[in-house]
Amino acid sequence: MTTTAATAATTPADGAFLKAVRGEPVPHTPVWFMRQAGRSLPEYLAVREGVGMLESCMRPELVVEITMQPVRRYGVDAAIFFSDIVLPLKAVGVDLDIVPGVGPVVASPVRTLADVEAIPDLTPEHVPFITEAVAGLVSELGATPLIGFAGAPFTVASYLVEGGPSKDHARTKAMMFGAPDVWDALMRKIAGIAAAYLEVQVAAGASAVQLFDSWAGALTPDDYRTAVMPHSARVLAAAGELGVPRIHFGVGTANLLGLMGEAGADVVGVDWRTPLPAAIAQVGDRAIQGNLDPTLVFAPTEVMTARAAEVIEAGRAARGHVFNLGHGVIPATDPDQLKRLTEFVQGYRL
Ligand code: 1CP
Repeated sequence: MTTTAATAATTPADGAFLKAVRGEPVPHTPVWFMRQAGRSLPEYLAVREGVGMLESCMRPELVVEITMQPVRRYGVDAAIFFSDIVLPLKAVGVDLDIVPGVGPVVASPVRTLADVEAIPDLTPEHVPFITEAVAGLVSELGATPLIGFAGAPFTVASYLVEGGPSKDHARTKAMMFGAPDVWDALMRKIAGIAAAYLEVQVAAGASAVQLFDSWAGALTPDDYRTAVMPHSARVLAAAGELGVPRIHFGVGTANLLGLMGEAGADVVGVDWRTPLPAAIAQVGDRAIQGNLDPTLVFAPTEVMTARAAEVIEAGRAARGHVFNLGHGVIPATDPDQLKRLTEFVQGYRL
């Protein structure tokens, strides 16, 4: 069904993004990009000049501006709240920083039960700037939905236990295998913080939430099921009780997509390594999100759009499909190429 009236949504609920998430007919395949705000945009680099990453996340006027930048430039079907998965930890008092060119760095990594117990639970009083930024955004966005987000317990635990970015997550998994009581306490702690953080965003007006379990692909299905999934499920259940749809995303999750859906997702995010038909077979009657290889924007436009068309066509077999890249926008991406990709997806006749 392609009509002008259907395209001109007047509220987020009428728009292509939430329709696809609910598995309803859409005027076009909705599209947004993970990390659509940020270093690929000159206007982002301009407003961030001299302002630290975490500081920028705590200044509502900057969060509103940075979140709006890709919406203005690309006309994407959803905005993603500008923040970071470690921001709620910073807000409750964990000594950490986001170091340029590195990522989150934690001053005293978490290793013992006492370390876990020293982390306070999150209450709305820790994050008044989030409430203010979301409320400001919702009024500025009008009919464009805002996606709130949190880091999933495993991925956030990795930063807390390793003390910074890690390739193999060895210390984190060593705790999971060897100190189950500490692990369980840590996962419960982070799940509680994530659920409370999402609740603040939804209460202030976010239309959907995404749980980022970026590094879950480091786990076997059995370890994921027993040591991680129950904690992510708790976060997703809490968000579900607020009445918003939940997207659940990770990288390298070819063998986990079914479980990530069962954890309580309405939409399962798929990285670019898993063909959509294989992903759809695993997630069953759920919507999917993804999954163009983020490097295809560096290819000639007609190569990129031909691959995008394949993704859109494959997505038609799912209950609903939200177009995205298979992971975040690479910083060197040409914004004009993302604009062409957005127009191609929105103009593609289903
Ligand atoms: O100074 C800067 O610009 C720092 C770069 C940066 C940015 C722009 C970081 C540091 N975080 C962010 C914003 C951010 N982080 C967003 C909002 C922007 C948008 O999507 O438009 C979101 C959703 C995140 C979430 C995030 N942070 C994830 C999950 C998503 C993913 O990419 O898998 C993860 C793993 C992080 C940790 C993190 N923060 C920053 C970096 C460089 C990293 C990754 C470090 C690593 O490789 O472990």
